[in-house]
Amino acid sequence: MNRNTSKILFEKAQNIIPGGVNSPVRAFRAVGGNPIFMKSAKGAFLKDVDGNSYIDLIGSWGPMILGHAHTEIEEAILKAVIDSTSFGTPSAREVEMAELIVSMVPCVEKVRMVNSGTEACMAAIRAARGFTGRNKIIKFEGCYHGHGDSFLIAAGSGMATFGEPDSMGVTQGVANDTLTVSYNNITELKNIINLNKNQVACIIIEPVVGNMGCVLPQKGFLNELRLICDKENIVLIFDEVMTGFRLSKGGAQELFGVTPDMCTMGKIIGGGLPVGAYGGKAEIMNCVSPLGKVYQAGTLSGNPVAMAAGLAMLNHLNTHPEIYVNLENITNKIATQIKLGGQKAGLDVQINQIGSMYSVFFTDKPVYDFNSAKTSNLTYFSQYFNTMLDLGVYLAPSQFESLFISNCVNEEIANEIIEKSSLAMQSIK
Ligand code: KE4
Repeated sequence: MNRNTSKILFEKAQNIIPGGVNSPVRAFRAVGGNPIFMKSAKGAFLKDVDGNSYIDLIGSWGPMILGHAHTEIEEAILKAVIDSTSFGTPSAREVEMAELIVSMVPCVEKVRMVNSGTEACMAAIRAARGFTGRNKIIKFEGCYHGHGDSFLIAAGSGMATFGEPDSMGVTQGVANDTLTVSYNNITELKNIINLNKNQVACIIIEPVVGNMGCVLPQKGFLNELRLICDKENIVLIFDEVMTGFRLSKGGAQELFGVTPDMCTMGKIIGGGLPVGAYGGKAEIMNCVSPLGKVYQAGTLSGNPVAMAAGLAMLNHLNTHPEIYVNLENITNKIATQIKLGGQKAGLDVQINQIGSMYSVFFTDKPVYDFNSAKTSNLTYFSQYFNTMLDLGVYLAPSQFESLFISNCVNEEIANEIIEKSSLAMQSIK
């Protein structure tokens, strides 16, 4: 494939944008080579600046569940934009969006719109701290909740020790209030809560993880979390930025039947435009300014054009629940056949899949937390990624990301993904 224009653009970009990208994972550092600059997309396909076409298995990291350039979303945006792009005042669409979220998402009694998943997660833990009067938060190793300081924390060296900053610029002071435990490990969680009795404001978790690659909660794990939070008066926050409106119209909390006290949302909620949201029990959300004393604000929060796109997206999903059944079936077929292709190639392959999310791990061990995810052979993953790219299938350029199937992936496209995956597996050495 000729990718010269991408190469030229990347060389220019690196002189004026850190790493040449506006978000690190796009830089292809985990898989080698130069990132590909996209020019357009339609349905299940991306087209790069050199005219090459790719089946898209990222969907803009989650938002494009209906595929690219969906007519209803595009028409909603075009209609909204002629009435100006922003007012900085309340607007009717914000009320409509809040009503729709409250009707779709089990835990949400009140909701506040923001502009990204990061903002939503930062605000949610601040509200939990304000509501409980406690300082510490608990997160799980390998889960990602955006680039807020409190989340860029590695697990402390010992169970009782504080977290350690996982990024330059994050202070030990911030790290001292973030405790990190292993995903799917209730014992570790109970121990760290007992060592920090009555100090933990909230537990924040990806109810299905996308940021270790796709990792599922083990049977009963989320239910245990709920019971522990009830007993300890800890706010349970589901970070559904990725799983919200993805795994069902009510997200993971609806699919698993476990209702958190709060949840954060993003990606799909904006129909591809920059939107995040956080919401939950009214008694917690009533702490948020201007009603309460937890301050949070945003110039473009509830932006009318973004709300129009998000409303078109959510209304379509809300009125077409069959989409989730179709996505589960076709993604399960893809995942099952990809695993078979790996086995035929003589490789140890684990596939984690739920709904339209899945990940391929090159390991003989089941992947149920970050340590087991890290047993995947990253050299094999990189070879797999680059061969698939050359075959015209665009995967997330990192082992520790989930892939997403859109509603535009039909049987023919699914078979093409399976066939090309088998070829890519055969080429691994
Ligand atoms: P944003 O600030 O990127 O909108 O959302 C942060 C966030 C919060 N919570 C979860 C579960 C998330 O997955 C994310 C963002 N996801 C990454 C992909 N793993 C976005 C891609 C990127 O960083 O470029």
